[in-house]
This record gives sequence, structure tokens and C-alpha cells, in this order.
Amino acid sequence: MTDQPIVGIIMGSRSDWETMRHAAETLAALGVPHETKVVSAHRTPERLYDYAKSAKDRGLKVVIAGAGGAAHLPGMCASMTPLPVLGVPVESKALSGMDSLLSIVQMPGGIPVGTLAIGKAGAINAGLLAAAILATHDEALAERLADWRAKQTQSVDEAPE
Ligand code: RP5
Repeated sequence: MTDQPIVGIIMGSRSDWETMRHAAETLAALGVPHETKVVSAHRTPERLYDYAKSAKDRGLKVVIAGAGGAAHLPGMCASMTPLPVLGVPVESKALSGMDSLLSIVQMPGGIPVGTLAIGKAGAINAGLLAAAILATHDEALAERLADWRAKQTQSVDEAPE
């Protein structure tokens, strides 16, 4: 998107994109300008430091961070920015994402990460939750979000077959 990004989507590896693209697609469908970047807490710690420390001053309002395994990215990011950070546990091969979920959700009191579900559902919901946060100060976005939800409701058939 060409507009100034207001949501940052970061992920620990390019391998997370298959999951995290659902957050990006959800934000795109709602017309929310966003950026995407690979930032690893373990492999690129200085990139993480620079990203988190500059996020607010660059105009971001919310950060969505997805990671798998020993998923320190959302918590470390949250520790270095005042912005709300939403964490998406990526489904890992070894433990089906339980490792990612517990790494992200069990933050010690004092540094919150809003943790979503494992995998695609979590990525979609992170996009929707970021939009809902932004919509508290953006009436046009609130209307687009309400339309999105109304369309979802209309798309649910009553008959199972
Ligand atoms: C984490 O390790 C990433 O978030 C990813 O989910 C996981 C595996 O990364 P790759 O080995 O596929 O690059 O840091």
C-alpha cells in the first residue's frame, strides 16, 4: 500500500509469511495501511531493537508480531515500544504451535502482549483486532469494519448441506 503505514506486521522468519499474510490481507480488505517485515528476536536482534524503538515515531499505531517455536518476538517488541502489540503464535512443526502459544501468551505482569489463536485464525483476528483498535478513533474505518462483519454474517448458510 502506498499510504503511510499505521500497522506494522513483523514475523520471525520468511517461513511465517504463509500464516502472517492473512493479517496483511485482512488489513488490506479493510483499507488499513500497513507494512510487513521479517524481524527475528534471535537471528536479527539489532533489527528488532531498531524496529521497536522507531515504530511509534514512524507513525505506527499497532504492531502485529507473529513467531513460532521459542517465540520471543512479540514480547521483546512489546518491551521496547509503547504501542499495543498483538501476538500471533505460528504453528510449529515440532509441537503444532503449542510452544509458540505458550511463549507468547505467558508474559510476566507489566509488559502485555494481546495473544491471538494459533495460525491462520490468529493472523486474521490480529488484523481485525488491530482494525478495531484503530476504529475507536476513525469513524470511516469503524463503518468498513461493521460492513465486513455484516457480510460475514450474511455469508453463513443456515443449512449444513
Ligand atoms: C521462529 O522460528 C520463526 O518465527 C519461525 O516460526 C521459526 C522457524 O523459522 P525458520 O527456521 O523456518 O526460519 O524464529
